[in-house]
Amino acid sequence: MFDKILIANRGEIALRILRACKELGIATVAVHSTADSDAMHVRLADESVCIGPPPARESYLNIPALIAACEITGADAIHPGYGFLSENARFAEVLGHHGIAFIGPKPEHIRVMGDKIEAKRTARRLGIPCVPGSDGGITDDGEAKRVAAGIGYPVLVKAASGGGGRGMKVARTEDDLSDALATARAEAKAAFGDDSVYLEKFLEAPRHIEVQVLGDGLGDAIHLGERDCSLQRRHQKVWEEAPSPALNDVERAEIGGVVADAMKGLGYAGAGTVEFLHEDGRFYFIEMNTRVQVEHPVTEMITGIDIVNEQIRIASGSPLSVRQDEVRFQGHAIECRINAEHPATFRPSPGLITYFHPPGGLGVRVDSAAYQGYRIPPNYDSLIGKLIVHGRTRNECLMRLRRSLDEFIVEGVETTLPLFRTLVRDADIQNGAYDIHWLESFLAAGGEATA
Ligand code: MV4
Repeated sequence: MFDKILIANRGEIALRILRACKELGIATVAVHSTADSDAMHVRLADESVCIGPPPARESYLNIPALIAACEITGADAIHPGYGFLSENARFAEVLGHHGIAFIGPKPEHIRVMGDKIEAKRTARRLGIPCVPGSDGGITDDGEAKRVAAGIGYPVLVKAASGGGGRGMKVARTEDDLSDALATARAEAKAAFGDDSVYLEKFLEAPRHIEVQVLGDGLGDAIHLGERDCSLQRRHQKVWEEAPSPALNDVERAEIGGVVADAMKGLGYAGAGTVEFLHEDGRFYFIEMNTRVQVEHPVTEMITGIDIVNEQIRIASGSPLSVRQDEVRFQGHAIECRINAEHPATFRPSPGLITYFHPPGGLGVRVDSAAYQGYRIPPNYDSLIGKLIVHGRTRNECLMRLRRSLDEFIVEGVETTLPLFRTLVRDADIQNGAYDIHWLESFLAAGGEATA
């Protein structure tokens, strides 16, 4: 097991990792930019190192500074969290060259899943159902037209280096296809320096359902069920829940088993999330994330398994702490991502938190690094914290979430709390009757944060 872990992240996930380290008796090193000197994880870590000025590329993305911080403190492993360098294969490789353990998957698996064309090819080879589409990248318009004719319109042009919705263009007829290809290539080139694109059948109104997996890198892997992340705005997840209200136990076990078997075949090491679109009872693989996700707590709440603890155990060469037949799904959990943003315009609202009163009680968890007197810096994402609520049933969970949202007080900055107070009272939400477009339609129709 590791003696000292450097946490190469900030905010709530840095605190989350620190907690897992402390419970394992592992010393902690916090790194921070000059904008995060007063951050909670810096206060609670055994040691801290300032790694640079506020811009992420000069601090949290500064690989030499992170390695130097390991050398100075003697940290023998780095946990990257999510975002920043968490899916940077070169970072994982460079750490290996310095004898520092990367708490995450093997670099080659990060690399494969980072290229959406290779990811699909690998998923298909491992028996995971995929969206019908091109076998690999599209070289020219003629090939695109042939593939599109084969799968039928509408089709979606996607960037190989994309993800999170960037570099996607719909073509509803053959006449739209050339423009869609040119636009997607141009956007991909500008955003990722890579204009490779591929084609998929466009699914009109799917749900976004993702399966959490843990692999020990020794040939074993288990799944921890699914999360429904369909409530998104501009490809940012807002509300996530486990289990999905759209699945039954048979479908759950089926897709979970397919994913676990695929990860065994891959020899996957670490936590991973296999993303699907779900429509008309069928699953379609779209991407795999090789990091711990923001929304991992809803899975922890229904299984009782500490995913960050498992990541650290796996990276240190230990086997998984549970077998698949020991995983139990109890109740229902919902997470609301609370951002320091205006609840209607979503404009960022950094600044001083003058009053902070989180809710409590049975089944209520707040993963946040904020506190009264904390100044939210303008340099990073606007996440203040995640409210995660568990209940024995989805209805009990919804009632508890409604009570917790009404109890949650944050003053000094605008927050999206009012939006969630509205959502938790909405009939469609209460019935679980939503797809990936529901939230943007609701907001476009003037459904605003009123409560
Ligand atoms: C799709 C799709 C429909 N059909 N692929 C968006 C981000 C990236 N994860 C993939 N995305 C989509 N891929 C096909 N073949 C619709 C989306 C999509 C979406 C997916 C999940 C959650 C929210 C979304 C919002 C817009 C589009």
